[in-house]
Amino acid sequence: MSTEAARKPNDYKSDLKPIWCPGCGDYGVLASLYRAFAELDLDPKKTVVVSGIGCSSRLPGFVTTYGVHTLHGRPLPVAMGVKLANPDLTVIAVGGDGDGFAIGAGHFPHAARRNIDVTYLVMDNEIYGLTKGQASPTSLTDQKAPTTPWGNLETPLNTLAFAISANASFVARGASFNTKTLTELIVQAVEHKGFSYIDAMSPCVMFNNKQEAWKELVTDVEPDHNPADRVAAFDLALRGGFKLGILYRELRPTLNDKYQALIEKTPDSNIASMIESFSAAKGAAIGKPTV
Ligand SMILES: Cc1ncc(C[n+]2csc(CCOP(=O)(O)OP(=O)(O)O)c2C)c(N)n1
Ligand code: SF4
Ligand SMILES: [Mg+2]
Repeated sequence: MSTEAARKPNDYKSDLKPIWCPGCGDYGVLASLYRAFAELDLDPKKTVVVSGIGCSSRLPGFVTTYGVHTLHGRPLPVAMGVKLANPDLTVIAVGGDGDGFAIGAGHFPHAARRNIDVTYLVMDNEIYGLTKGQASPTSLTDQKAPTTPWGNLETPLNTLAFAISANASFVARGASFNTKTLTELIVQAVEHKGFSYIDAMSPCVMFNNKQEAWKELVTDVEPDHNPADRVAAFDLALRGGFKLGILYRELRPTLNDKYQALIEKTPDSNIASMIESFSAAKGAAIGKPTV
């Protein structure tokens, strides 16, 4: 039996203090993450938090785990690479709605359908916070912002429905101002074997302050909702409103499981001959016109 005392939320706090605006929702998300890590007793040396660029994407600097602050929109490809290269690590990708669903949107459905065992936690404030409040893919129609002074002309992306349709195997919504539920959702998402997506409502008090409105609107997912029912999950996602909890959960083999099975059943000699035949074919093709 281990004599080491279980880790506490404070054990995951780095020396770097967040510089988010006072009242920013991201503080509640970070607090929930510290508590979830402690509840899971994650070893910081075996945990990697990967982000893109944005106010929310500063998060890896504030935790004692390994962290990678990548490029705008690129947390998922880096997180996928880390997990594939070292399946023993717990990998959590974090970022904003702009990072994940504008420039980074192309990566999302592929991470989901591949069922790579990574948790993706999006701090959704329906705005680009870092660059001073432009409309994002989740901004509401008619929402006013510095780039949409007469109101946003676009229809917002429903990220929960997107996740379910892309075959994400765990889809949930939490809120920065309900840290108890968000902590529990992060615990369950990290424990889930497969790609888990959490949309964390996290108000930007500077450029799109919906904190009080959102607090009035949120309700819990009904206890009789069956998260294994994909159609019911779609219904919840599409119906609107702000349901907090797990919308969808399915257990199916992860990409790492499938790679491992492939490695185990493929003799080394087959791989060597495959590489040989590929380089021979490639060599033969050099110099030949393709059109
Ligand atoms: C390639 C590239 N394009 C644009 C930017 C500028 N940029 C930085 S953060 C950001 C959007 C941030 O919004 P979001 O991801 O929602 O994060 P938030 O600040 O709201 O947490 C943009 C457009 C950039 N850094 N790199
Ligand atoms: S600008 Fe908005 S998202 Fe960025 S730290 Fe301030 S409140 Fe948070
Ligand atoms: Mg944002």
